[in-house]
Amino acid sequence: MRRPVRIAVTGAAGAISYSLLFKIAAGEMMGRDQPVILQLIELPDAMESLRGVAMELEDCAYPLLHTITLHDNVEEGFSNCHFALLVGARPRGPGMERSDLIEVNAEIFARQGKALNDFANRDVKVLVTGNPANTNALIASRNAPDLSPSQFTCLTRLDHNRARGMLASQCGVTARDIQNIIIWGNHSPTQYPDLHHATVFGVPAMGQIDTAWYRDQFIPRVQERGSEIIKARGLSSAASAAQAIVDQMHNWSQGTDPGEIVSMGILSDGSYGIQKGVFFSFPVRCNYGRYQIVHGLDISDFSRKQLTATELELLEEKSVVEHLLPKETEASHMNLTICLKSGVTLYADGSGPSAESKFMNNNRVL
Ligand code: NAX
Repeated sequence: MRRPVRIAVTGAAGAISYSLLFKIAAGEMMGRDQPVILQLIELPDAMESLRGVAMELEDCAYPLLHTITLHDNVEEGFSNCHFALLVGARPRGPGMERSDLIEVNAEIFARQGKALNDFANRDVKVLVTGNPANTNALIASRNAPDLSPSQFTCLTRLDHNRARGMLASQCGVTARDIQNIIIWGNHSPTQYPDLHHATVFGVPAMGQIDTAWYRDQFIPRVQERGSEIIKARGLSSAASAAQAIVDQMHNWSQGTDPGEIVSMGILSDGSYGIQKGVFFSFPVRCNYGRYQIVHGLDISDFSRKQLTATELELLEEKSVVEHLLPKETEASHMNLTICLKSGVTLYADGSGPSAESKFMNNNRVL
């Protein structure tokens, strides 16, 4: 048996966690041979409910579930964690403007960023789900000066999976026959679900669907899928969000299949002309516990317009919380300078691959 990994989860008594924790304990996220320690975090008022969830986890007798600990504060709950899933957030109350929501959550995620900085494992991988996810991830990351910004991500995999499922349905195939969907931008209705690089059975998807359907039905439906589910179910997406969290963390830590593209909300390094310093969903591939943006994809005029709309919304969200972003982390977030040189053998006599090799250099590493 391997050593267990520590996974901290906030909002652990909430609806998403009620699916998520059981999937993690069953080995769906970290692998069927990886024991886990669950460090569950809730607000003080929800601790009794959390105790109930812990009892149910215990009652499942999962062979991979090593230990469960319960915490009513993040400083204790994040202690030494290797993975931090920030699911809990303040929901939008009656009469609350979007900017109010951004601001109350900013305080929560600033504290969580500081706690991760001070108490988590130095190699921690963080996934922010609580909304507004992209801006919350930015706040947490900016408040963690000793961690790399590339250790923070936000969840756009649910949007990615939604798009994949809907396209499969339209084409009369299963989701596994669809590859390389891309979600660009914010986890909000401005996100851009891009099918221009997607394939169905390895053949370009755009040749198999009607452009009018794609633009007038598919895009708005993916963008508004959250509301459509609330309308039908009376409750927001929970099980599908849990599955998306598992998928995103699984790919990040265990890698993507060769050639496969997935979408992840990560700090923009200026790729595809997106302004640096905001968390933006990009096409990525993962390997060796790291993610890399997929470069060189063609962006049509139509796509560029969509990218700009979602970029502007993120810049606007950032401006609402600007006063809560510490100056000391501005430079590291505006210039990801870490350079990956791995996967090659460098000989002491200087022979070997030339430094110009396009595969050797890139600036996205953990
Ligand atoms: P619930 O309201 O069921 O659960 C949230 C839980 O978080 C509650 O138990 C609450 O006590 C706890 N909580 C609140 N503040 C906390 C804090 N500071 N520390 C620890 N715990 C805290 O919501 P749920 O349906 O589970 O959704 C959680 C979040 O995910 C929401 O913000 C929601 O908007 C967001 N979502 C994000 C998605 C994404 O794709 N990025 C999709 C699903 C979901 O809508």
